Formats: sequence, structure tokens, C-alpha cells
Amino acid sequence: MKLYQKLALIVGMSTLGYTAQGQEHATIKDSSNSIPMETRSGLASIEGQFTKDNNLDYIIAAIKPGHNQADMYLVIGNGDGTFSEKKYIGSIPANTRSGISLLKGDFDKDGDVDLIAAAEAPGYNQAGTYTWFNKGMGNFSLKND
Ligand SMILES: [Ca+2]
Ligand SMILES: [Ca+2]
Repeated sequence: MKLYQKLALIVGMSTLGYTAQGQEHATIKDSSNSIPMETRSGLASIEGQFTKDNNLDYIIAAIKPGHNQADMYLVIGNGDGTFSEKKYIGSIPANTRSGISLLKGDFDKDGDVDLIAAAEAPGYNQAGTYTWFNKGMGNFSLKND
């Protein structure tokens, strides 16, 4: 095979989403889910059993474009590697250039997996930490009532 033929093959494979070594590399079209995200900002995700149906779910959070807040979304697992449509959980204050941290655990011991989210508070040199209580089936609230 001549060099120009090899190069054409490599270019062709790249446009199909394959590298020359055969590994796949995703394009945005391959994304199973996407959320709005400020350029050059932080992103966080965590897996967990947030809906108590034995199908693993995940939560993803990103800085909302043009806003000093991080929006969090629950993506509910179908149990076969696919996921349902994302569901907006809520937001926390976050600097547009901040990173985000997510933790999970049943912090109030009621059987539902809760969420702790933290990010740099806009205008402060400190990170705010926010506890979101799972009311069951992935409905979260800052109030534990
Ligand atoms: Ca689940
Ligand atoms: Ca709980």
C-alpha cells in the first residue's frame, strides 16, 4: 500500500470514530446524554442507587453557561447499560470557573441514598457544601422533613 493510500485509510477510519490502532474515540454524536456546561468549567459525576429499583443510576453536575450556579441532573439507569432521560435535581451556587464535588451516602439513615454537592461560592473564597436529601425515587430536597 502506498503512503497516500495509508493516509487516506487513517483519515477515513478517524471520521468513522476509530483510531489507527483500532480503539474507538467518541464524538459528541455518540453521547448518551448531555447537559449544558460553561466553557472551561468543572464537571462532576457519581454513580449510585438513587431510585431503589436495583438499576444503577448516576448524577452529573456542571456549571450552567453564563450563571454562577451548578445544575445537577439525575440520569436513571434501565439496568441494561442504557439510561432514561435526565431529570433536573436542583442547583448550588458555584463560580463559573469552579470545580464541583459530589458525594453520595445515606446520611440520614432513612434507606434512600442522599447527595452532597460542593463548589466554590461566587464572591467568597470558600466552598459551600450542600446536602440534598433523597425523598425516594430520586426526588431530592435541601430540607429533610
Ligand atoms: Ca436506580
Ligand atoms: Ca437518606
